[in-house]
Amino acid sequence: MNKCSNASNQCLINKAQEEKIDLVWDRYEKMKPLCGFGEKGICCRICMKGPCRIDPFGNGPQEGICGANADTIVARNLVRMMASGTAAHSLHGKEIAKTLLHVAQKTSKSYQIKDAEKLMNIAKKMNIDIEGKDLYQIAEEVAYGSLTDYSRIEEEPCTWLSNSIPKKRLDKLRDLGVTLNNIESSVTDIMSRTHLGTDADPVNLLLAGLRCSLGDYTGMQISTNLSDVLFGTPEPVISEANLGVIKEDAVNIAVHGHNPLLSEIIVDVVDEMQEEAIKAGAAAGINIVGVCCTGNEVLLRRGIPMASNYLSQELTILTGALEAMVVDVQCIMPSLSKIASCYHTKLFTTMPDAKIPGATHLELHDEHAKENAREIVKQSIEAYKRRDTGKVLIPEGKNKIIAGFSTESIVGLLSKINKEKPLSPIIDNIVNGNIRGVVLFAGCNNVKITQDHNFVTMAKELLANNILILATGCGAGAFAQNALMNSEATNRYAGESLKAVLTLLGNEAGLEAPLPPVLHMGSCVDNSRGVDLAVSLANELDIDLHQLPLVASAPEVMSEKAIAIGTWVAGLGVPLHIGVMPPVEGSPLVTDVLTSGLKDIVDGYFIVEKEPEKAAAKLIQVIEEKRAALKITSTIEEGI
Ligand code: NFS
Ligand code: SF4
Repeated sequence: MNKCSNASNQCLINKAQEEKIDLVWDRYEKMKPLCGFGEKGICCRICMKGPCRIDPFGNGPQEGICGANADTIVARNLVRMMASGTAAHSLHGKEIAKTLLHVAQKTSKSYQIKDAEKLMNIAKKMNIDIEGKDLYQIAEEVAYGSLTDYSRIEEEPCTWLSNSIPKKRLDKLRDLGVTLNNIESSVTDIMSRTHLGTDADPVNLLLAGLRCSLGDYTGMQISTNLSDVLFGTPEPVISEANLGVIKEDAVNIAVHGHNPLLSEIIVDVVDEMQEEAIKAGAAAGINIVGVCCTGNEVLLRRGIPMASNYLSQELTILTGALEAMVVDVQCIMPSLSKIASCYHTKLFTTMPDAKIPGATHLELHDEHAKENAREIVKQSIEAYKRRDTGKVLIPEGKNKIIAGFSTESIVGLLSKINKEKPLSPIIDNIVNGNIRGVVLFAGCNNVKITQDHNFVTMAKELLANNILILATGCGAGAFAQNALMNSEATNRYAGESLKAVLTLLGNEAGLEAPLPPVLHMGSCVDNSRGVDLAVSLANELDIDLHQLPLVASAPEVMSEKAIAIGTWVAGLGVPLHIGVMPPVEGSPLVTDVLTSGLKDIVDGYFIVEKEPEKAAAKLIQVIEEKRAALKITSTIEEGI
């Protein structure tokens, strides 16, 4: 194998150049200059009289052929992005809920209930009477109750929205008319009202977008919670990250996408097939690695190492040592197919709604999920025999990570310090200023930004200022890859008082070292975990979410899903930083609503700042303002 000690992956980018393989960064360069109309959101393709474009400099047309102006066009385009994001996340939740229903009805061959305690807690939360019912009856009611959030006719708010946010917040959203009774009709509503000649009022459109995004949130609650029932609630787990987790002497299989229904099965069947791989010459057997949010799901629950987040997914194949990439849905670059064809790598698609030309399609339906998973592993072992060792280049260097911080595991950890009031160690340390506040980092990588740069730069600054960080999605991947999710990172980057708190907690957890300064809470749908933790803190203090010294940040935002998340985060009252301007600048009105108008009605709003250093400073300022408003301005670093 060729050696590459450069952990930055640059060696693989050079390798791609030598092999004349275009990567995401090359395609980006070839795409420049990007279309200015599209970037500003003022291109409309909603009907075939157009496409229409508004001149941002005021010299050309200021309205489309139908008369829609920049405000209408920008708002329509933006809320359609929210609808797409909501559809993606909530369909994921629906698949999980349907699977739970099949388990409850004992028609599932491949899945079972792994966390009965969580199921009971959910039933209680959903006001389901559990008296005299067995586990399967309860699971059935939980599944039906959750699926009702996708189909309700009555005008009451979705169960998973109303049972997971503070009452004050729910009342505020209801008064504004943005609570929803049905996730799917919130998406239909957007598609309908943005049809040519329907809603032309930008503010009315944006409010509908907010309602739809709260559907995204509702779907995430369902995804996360019911996944925990089926696959287990994450507990702290030690693993590794970076492309170095790909092993030279193993059959390497990457699982990529979002839905744990696929990856869990693959992980399950691997154990029984280890011998076969060893017989084929792979001394280390079969090695599963994760990419994107599927990677986060199996990392948290199974300790599977994380090879890559979104932007470097192609590089996993460039290592020349990947036998198979198994994908389900979302954030999968179609380019993988072409790149895989330059190697021995098999690309498997597994979902009926996500096929890629050139890939092998093997659907993972419940009835024969295990057989198909075995077939995938078998073909991967075959592929190993075709590996060209001359083309193998695995960057050395991988980072240790501690992941698996579900709300339950955090509360469990804290209850070792205070059994009666488990949240009090966190609350006390926030009040006394040892922890100044909390930032939840979420969202994607974007090719417009050097990969992970914004995440890492901001985190270092925030940690030095004694701000605790939670992370999900590709944000979590960024921190994992850059050695910010282990005890050493706490010693290196955390301010003194934060370090003291994390050291105490780490010792209680039996680590004999500090907890990491960035807590990995899971995939993007697991942003609901961050909300659950925040809601528990807010309820304990009897305040609303916007009063907490809490902000969110998606500094390398890219996808439509992330736009939906950002919108509901603001809707829940939490200010949200984004490091890439969404396509709204063509309408000063829409830009104003997002960055300031929203604050007046829901307390949360967007902070757009491209420079990570400046963004960190802005977030620190917001946290300090919130502390001042709560009258917890103490800067005394007292004992804990
Ligand atoms: Ni979230 Fe996860 Fe990553 Fe962005 Fe894509 S994988 S669901 S959308 S790119 S964070
Ligand atoms: Fe042009 Fe109006 Fe049609 Fe959009 S809906 S393409 S602005 S005519």
